[in-house]
Amino acid sequence: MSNRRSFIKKTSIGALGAIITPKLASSKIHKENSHSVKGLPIVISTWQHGIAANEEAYKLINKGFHAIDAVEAAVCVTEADPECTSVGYGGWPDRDGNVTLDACIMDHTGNCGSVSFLQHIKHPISVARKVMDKTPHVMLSGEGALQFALKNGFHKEDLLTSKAREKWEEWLKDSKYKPIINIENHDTIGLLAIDKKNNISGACTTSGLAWKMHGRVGDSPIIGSGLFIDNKIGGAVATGLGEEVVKTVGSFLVVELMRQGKSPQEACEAAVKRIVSSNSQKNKFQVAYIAMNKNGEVGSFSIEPGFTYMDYINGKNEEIKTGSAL
Ligand code: SD4
Repeated sequence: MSNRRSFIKKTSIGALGAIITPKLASSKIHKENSHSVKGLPIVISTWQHGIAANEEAYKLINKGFHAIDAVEAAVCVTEADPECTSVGYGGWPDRDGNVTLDACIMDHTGNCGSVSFLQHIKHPISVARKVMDKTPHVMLSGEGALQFALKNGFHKEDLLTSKAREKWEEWLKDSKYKPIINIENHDTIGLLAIDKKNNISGACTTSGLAWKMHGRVGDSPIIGSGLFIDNKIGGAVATGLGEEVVKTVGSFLVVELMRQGKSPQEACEAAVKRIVSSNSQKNKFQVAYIAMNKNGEVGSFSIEPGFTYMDYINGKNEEIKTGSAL
């Protein structure tokens, strides 16, 4: 599967559905004829690697699986893909050459689980799911998360592919920490799904910023920042510079804005503007949100142009280019 890097270079969209322009993407309502009941199921996810993940989620939901199982299985597809350089296996490492992973998952009852700074485990999302299902806690981190994973049947693996090692060695020559917008810091997969019972769940998993400091944790494993679900309202996930998402508790903010009556589109725009309005560095980084509500509406917005998300409709993925603040 192609990654963001190759996507940026692409001029054609190949087998995908049409890219929707920002204007058209301002707000989408799933029609009854495109989804089974009340527009269901619905699956959306961040970036182009969401194509395969959406297909997996949709397939499982159509077979009757719950959204929570579908979102976990879906992002496992991305985690296992060595070509995806910002999630799971094949992810670009920190500045010391370690692949360290962050992930979280949340279901329609408000249950959630999370792992941060986890090394050597290919599927952090499944460890996060186990934290949710088998412990009284929400988050496990670092060595403790690894021990928990190993005790629960996960195997230690070397996640640094030779390609990722080459990239890191190239970076080491200058060791300059200047992530390139839409390339080096933006390929988290966040995926939201509503199943046939009208229950929503979400998952978010990443290797985080390439060349980050050892031990750095982003927004992606933090419930409310990288992901938030409220089955009465809807859900949201974030991608981009995690520090800025954390400072505004971004995904929770999007859901709370929807609770106050905003559409998913309006809520994503307001959450992005919250970051941009008072940030002197705003043109130096990217943050994007995707969201859906329980009426079958979806929305998305980013700071910089160049963010797309995948919306699975009528048996195929549509790649939606979002509007942006700058
Ligand atoms: C992070 N939000 O760790 C993530 C970055 C991201 O692909 O989206 N990476 O800050």
